[in-house]
Parts: sequence; structure tokens; C-alpha cells
Amino acid sequence: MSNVKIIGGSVPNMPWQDRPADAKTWMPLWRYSENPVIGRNPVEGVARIFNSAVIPYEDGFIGVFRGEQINGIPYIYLGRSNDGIHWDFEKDKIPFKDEEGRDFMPVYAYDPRLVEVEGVYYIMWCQDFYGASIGMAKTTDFKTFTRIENPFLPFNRNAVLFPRKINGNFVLLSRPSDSGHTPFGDIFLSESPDMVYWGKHRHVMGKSPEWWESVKIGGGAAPIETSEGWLLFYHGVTGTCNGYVYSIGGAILDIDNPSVVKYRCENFLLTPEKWYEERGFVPNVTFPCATIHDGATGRIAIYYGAADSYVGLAFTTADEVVSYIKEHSVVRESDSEIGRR
Ligand code: BMA
Repeated sequence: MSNVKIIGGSVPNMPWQDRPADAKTWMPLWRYSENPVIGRNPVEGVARIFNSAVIPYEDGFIGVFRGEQINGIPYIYLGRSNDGIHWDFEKDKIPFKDEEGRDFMPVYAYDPRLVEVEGVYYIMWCQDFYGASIGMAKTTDFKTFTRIENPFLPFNRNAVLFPRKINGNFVLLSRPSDSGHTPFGDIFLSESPDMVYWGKHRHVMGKSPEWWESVKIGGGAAPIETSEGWLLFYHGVTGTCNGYVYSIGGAILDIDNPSVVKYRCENFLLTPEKWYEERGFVPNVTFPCATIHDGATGRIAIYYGAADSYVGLAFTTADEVVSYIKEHSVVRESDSEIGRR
């Protein structure tokens, strides 16, 4: 039985598949046998969907999807699903309004995350604000979407909100960057009393000497609250003679003080090795953006973008992945300090 508890509700209809007999028993994650769950040309005018985020909603699931249009520009599309595997997408991109009620459409929008905090659904993405920066919007009904004015200065990406306030404040992970194929990057944390004003910036964790994450790292899925701390799936990037390789890493952050890393896995949890991860618009990318998890069983389904072309699903349990991270944990000084200088 499960020792590590997921603190949160039950999602009995979440997508799930037991570990297949041929999955490597020494790896804590296994892939869905029918991957990719979203293939090319998924909706009219969209060539590829990847790096996207989903949550349980009403009797099924809802998500915000990075849709690369057939002119190459990415925007965010809404999708719904009964089972978390088969998705229906809206043909039109999400029609944001600004806080004054006027139409707002970013120049581009990519890598969206979706997190509910206290009954409000927040969408975070990367957009242009005189350089790559964090875009943000909120909705309570997935019909009207109010864009929140730029929360951060450029240059920054990979904003990931925690699913509850900590010590009275909203908490957000982000990754300062440049506007290009950023060759550096650590994960930082910021707090806000109102989702408008952000401060108390702290360093959470940096790229590491482990080769698979030696160029940069960035937040992935919204952290999962567990009895061991916040379970974070993130992306770690290395450089090769043929370009970057994006793998999925795992860490556990302190529950009350999440700029402190309690455990950090020295190995990747998943790295590109299937055709849909190694071959595509950008080869060798596995990029986690969301999980669906079940408090009753400890099951976790990880949604990840594959090769900037597809969406894949991987599974694990809180018990298995937390044990693996703890067994293979290497925490360095910049991880274990409070992150304030
Ligand atoms: C990053 C982001 C991601 C993308 C990755 C690999 O910089 O743009 O959206 O998946 O590069 O191309």
C-alpha cells in the first residue's frame, strides 16, 4: 500500500494504465502504450499540439493547448475530454479580454499551464512583451478569459503556479531567460498576495553538473502536494553536437518553504527514446506541463510535449516516484539554502 500520500481530491476516472510487463523496472515512469495521445493536424488550422496542460473539470477534463497554427505561430486552444486521452478542441483560439473588457490577443502564446487556486483557473504562458515574457489570464467558467496585465518584466518563461497559497500568498515558479533558445536558466520562485504584484523572489534550483540538465532547467507541471513535500516534475536540458535534448526530472520541495529543495533526483525520470519523442519538428524533446493525480490511489498521469509535435502520457505512482527521487537524491548547496542573497 501507498506510504506517500497525495494531498488532494480523488479523480477515479483519470487516465491510467498499469506498468506494462516490458517496462524497465528500474525506471519510475512508464509510457502509455497508445502514445502519442494527440497527433498531427488535430484541428483545422493547427499543424501540431504539444506542451499543453490539462486538469479534471466537471465530469471529465479540460485543457489549454499549445496549437502551432499552419502559419507557424503558436496560440492557446481550449480542449475537452471525457477520459483525458481523446480530446475535442475548439477551432478558434481562446478569446482573451483585457481587464477593461477589450479583446486581447497576444502576438504569440506558447507552453500554457493551467492551475486552479480557490475556484479560479489561471492560465500562464509565454508571450511577447518586448521580449519573451510570462502571460497570464484567469477564468471561472472557461467561457470568459480575463488577461491579467504582464505580471513580470521580460525576459522570463515557464511560469508554474502552485495549486494553493502558501503562508497566505500565491506562489509561482518561473525561469528567467532570453528570447531565443536560451543557453542558461535556473528555477526561481515569487510570491504574490493578489496575482498582480509579485515579489520575495527566491532561487529554488539551478542547472546541475548532471549532464542531462547541465544547460538549463525549467518548471514543468504544477507541483503536487504530497506527505513528503511538493513533488515537482520539471524539464532539464543538455547540449549535444546536434542541439538540445529535453528530459523530465523530479524534485521534492519543502512544503512550507518551497524555495528549499529536500530531494532532487540525479537521474532523469524520462528522456526521449520513442519515435514520437526523437522525431518531429524539434527532435529529442520531452517537456512536462501538467499532471492529473488521484489522492485515493496515489496514481499520477504526466502530460508532456514530445518533439514539439505531439502530446504523450506517462504514468507513475506517488510512492514509486518519490522513493526513486529519494534514493537517487543529490542536493547541493544552492538547492538546500533558502534561495535569498
Ligand atoms: C523551448 C521552448 C519549448 C520547446 C523547446 C524545444 O525553448 O520553446 O516550447 O518545446 O524549446 O524546442
